[in-house]
Amino acid sequence: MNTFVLYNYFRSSASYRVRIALNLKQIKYEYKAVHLVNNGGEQHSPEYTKLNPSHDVPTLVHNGKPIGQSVAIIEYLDQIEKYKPLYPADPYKLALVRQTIEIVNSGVQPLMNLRPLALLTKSFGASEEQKQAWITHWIEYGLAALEQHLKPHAGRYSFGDEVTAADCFVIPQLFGAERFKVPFDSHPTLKRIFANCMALEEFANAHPSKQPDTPK
Ligand SMILES: N[C@@H](CCC(=O)N[C@@H](CS)C(=O)NCC(=O)O)C(=O)O
Repeated sequence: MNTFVLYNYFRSSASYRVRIALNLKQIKYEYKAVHLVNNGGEQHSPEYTKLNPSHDVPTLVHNGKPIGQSVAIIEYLDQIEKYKPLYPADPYKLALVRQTIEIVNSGVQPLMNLRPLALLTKSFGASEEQKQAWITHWIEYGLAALEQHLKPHAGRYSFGDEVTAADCFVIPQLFGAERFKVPFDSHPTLKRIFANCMALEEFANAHPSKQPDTPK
């Protein structure tokens, strides 16, 4: 039997990326919630860290085999399920999709993650206002980079009129901008991509507001 179990958290943008990819691939999965705050953070529990040494979500377990890191998981899904390819075959287009992914995955999201924010308070005494200023700075930096990068290539979605892996990363980053109250109205390409992706049920159903662990 082919089983997929996704350890994730409703509000986690990295989890949201993988939920979108699973939906696009029409892969059914078991949802296992890992609460990032309760009980000191369930991502640190001994059972969970056996699956994921980075103490973070998501982790996908396919037929008993765990994979961490959303980039690795989405590439894996694209290789094992050929329905709706998420990466272009053309090497240059592929590089541009990966460039988009890295702007989000290594350029912005790590700086607004729970653990650096907690350290800003614990080790450097940052106030809530200072942390918000930090988050706003890095999100705005990422939004500007994404707008400029995607503008010449975008159609309905980040690259033309077909959904790619880039959209699996851009949309959760835009959700993060909304969550932290950083507007992206001045970025017309990003606004268009967001509206068109959110009109697709694969994106809408993966949204943090609709998950089994979303607070009622
Ligand atoms: N590069 C990782 C990032 C994973 C990540 O940062 N996950 C966050 C939630 S979005 C997390 O689990 N944070 C837990 C913590 O900071 O303690 C990926 O793409 O999977």
